[in-house]
Amino acid sequence: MMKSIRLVPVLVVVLMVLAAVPAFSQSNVVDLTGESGVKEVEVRSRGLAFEVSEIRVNRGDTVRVTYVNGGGRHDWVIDEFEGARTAMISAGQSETVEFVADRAGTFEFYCSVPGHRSAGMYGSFVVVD
Ligand SMILES: [Cu+2]
Repeated sequence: MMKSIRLVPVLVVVLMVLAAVPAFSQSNVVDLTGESGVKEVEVRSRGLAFEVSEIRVNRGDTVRVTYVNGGGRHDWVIDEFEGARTAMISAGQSETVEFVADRAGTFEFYCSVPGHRSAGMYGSFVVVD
């Protein structure tokens, strides 16, 4: 009886932490619109998720993305921009790509391994006009 009473506060804390973790990881926005020069961003993956949820740049920016693979075999791709595609790399590897964000809008970056995008391995790439 004593044990179960003492366990309740611990369970509450554990549940609060578990609830907070996804909220943080889903709101990881990298806003580069206020910076000058080449827009550099590092995107890491962990499991079937990218740790960056949104990247924001200005139209015409040269964007340099370094994808760091935290586990598994993945790539980092945006269909709409030429050069916005890394090779398929393994855990612990990284690759940098550079491209020009030559059109405005909201696009999606994702991993092109079958099933990974639908499992949540994607984010937004926003080009502000
Ligand atoms: Cu993947």
